[in-house]
Amino acid sequence: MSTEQTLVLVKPDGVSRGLTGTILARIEAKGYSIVELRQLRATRELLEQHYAEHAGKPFFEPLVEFMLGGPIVAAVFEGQRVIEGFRSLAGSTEPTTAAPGTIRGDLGRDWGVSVQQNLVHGSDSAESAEREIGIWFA
Ligand code: DAT
Ligand code: MG
Repeated sequence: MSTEQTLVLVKPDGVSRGLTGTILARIEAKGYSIVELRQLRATRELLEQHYAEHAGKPFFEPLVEFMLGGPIVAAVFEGQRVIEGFRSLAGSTEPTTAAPGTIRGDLGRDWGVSVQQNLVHGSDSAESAEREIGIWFA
């Protein structure tokens, strides 16, 4: 298996809670390398591209609104099987039930809002990673 890259986002909840450094450090500590890193405010257009697979779902608009609500830290991480490895490190989508030891499981919880506040995004396949890196690091 060769080295691959994945897109990681620290979502607005992670940035506003001051967890950017903690989250990036956990990914680096697992042995993955940062190859791109920037903080930005997303545009609606960018988010509609990024979340195209979820267009039309009931949570799509609240998700986009949440992601527009504050700065996001976007990173490209590299390493052997980093796509699968970061998804494993992030934990499952819902922070309340994400396994302890994962980023979502250790640092996230239900804030009475929605599951969208789950701290991080990670690409789910090689195809997604290539597409998403192109969107965030055009
Ligand atoms: P993941 O981020 O674990 O890859 P996903 O791609 O299925 O999850 O969904 C993208 C984001 O959308 C997710 O991080 C949080 C939000 N989301 C997913 N399912 C949801 C739901 N049923 N209700 C509200 N938000 C949801
Ligand atoms: Mg996803």
